[in-house]
Amino acid sequence: MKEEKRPEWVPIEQSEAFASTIMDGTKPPFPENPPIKKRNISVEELVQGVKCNDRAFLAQAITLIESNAQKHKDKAQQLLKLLLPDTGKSIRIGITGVPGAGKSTFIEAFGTMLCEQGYKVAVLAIDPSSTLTRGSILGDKTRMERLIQQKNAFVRPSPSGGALGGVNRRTRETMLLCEAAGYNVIIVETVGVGQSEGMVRDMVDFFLLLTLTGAGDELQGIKRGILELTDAILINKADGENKVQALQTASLYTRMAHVFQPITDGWTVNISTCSALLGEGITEFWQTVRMFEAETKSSGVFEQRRLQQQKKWLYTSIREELEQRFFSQPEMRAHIFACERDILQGKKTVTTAVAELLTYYEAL
Ligand SMILES: Nc1nc2c(ncn2[C@@H]2O[C@H](COP(=O)(O)OP(=O)(O)OP(=O)(O)O)[C@@H](O)[C@H]2O)c(=O)[nH]1
Ligand SMILES: [Mg+2]
Repeated sequence: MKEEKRPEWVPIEQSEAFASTIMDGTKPPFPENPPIKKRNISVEELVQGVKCNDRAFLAQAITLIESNAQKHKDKAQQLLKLLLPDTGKSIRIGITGVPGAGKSTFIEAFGTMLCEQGYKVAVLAIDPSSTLTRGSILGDKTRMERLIQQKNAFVRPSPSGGALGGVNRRTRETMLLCEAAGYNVIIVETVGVGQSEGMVRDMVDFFLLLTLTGAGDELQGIKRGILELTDAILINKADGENKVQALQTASLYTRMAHVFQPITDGWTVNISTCSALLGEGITEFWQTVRMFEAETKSSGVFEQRRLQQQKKWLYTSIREELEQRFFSQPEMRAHIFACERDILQGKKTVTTAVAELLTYYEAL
């Protein structure tokens, strides 16, 4: 296996940023739990706090990014701009799987193992169902108990509410903040329902599908589209009586693998089994990720993908922003409703209505 050229991870206490904050002999300006909510913190303070990986400042910065208030948005963007040079130095891993596949259990085992090896792990969740059920966040608190206790781990539940576009922006920007804080493995988790897998695929370097053996129909519960987004498929719960069947499923997928087009140039989808509960197959999975990183970095595919993701994100953002502005203009509402009525009454064509509406909008 080729060694990748990832910069050496330096414990935060030994980092230049941290040293510079304590040089004047006073006590560090970022104690464990500063009462920062009580006052209005400046962007500069936030920058320093995030760079020192002070969790209270990082959490405050994320809250700023999640806010919809315009003054918070402006401040958040200033912050991100200043932190941008410190971002990008991580491996970003997306994990998807149907409810109950074992994602939380897997992340607990995987994340804890990485922390014990000295990596700094941030876990971000995109859970389209959480706003409805509110169950999974509570569940994760108990399922990720060991991970949460690691000093090198940062676990952030899904931002609540809002359209997928908003969740997309907030997750991407939170990921950047975590990188600036020195987290070098970022895990983005999503439940395998809805459109969130494609969104996560577009923000990560490596995408894992965690799945189970199916009863009878091995492909049950797996949307074909997801298979085509993945760099690895792990069949979880390969323990006890289920182990033999899990191995059979893995070999079935391996035989099928040539049918779907690999998403990453030069990389063959890795298919294997694991037991998140027993911690088996976790080290092997990390080796796969490291091999992927080494190979795609040396071929240039890694960097190329990140650039493509940035570009796609730009165009997606433009579209979303335009749409948001168009529909949120109070003056437009009456015109839109009038057009809708005319179209339903057969008095106007859709194309004419769109042209008229855009003319109104541009004149505002
Ligand atoms: N036997 C066995 N059980 C497992 C394994 N991994 C997870 N489980 C169990 O499966 C159940 C669901 O696991 P979770 O980790 O909560 O699954 P999840 O994918 O996070 O589920 P959602 O958050 O609902 O999407 C729990 O009862 C786990 O204890 C495994 O490797 N083997
Ligand atoms: Mg879960």
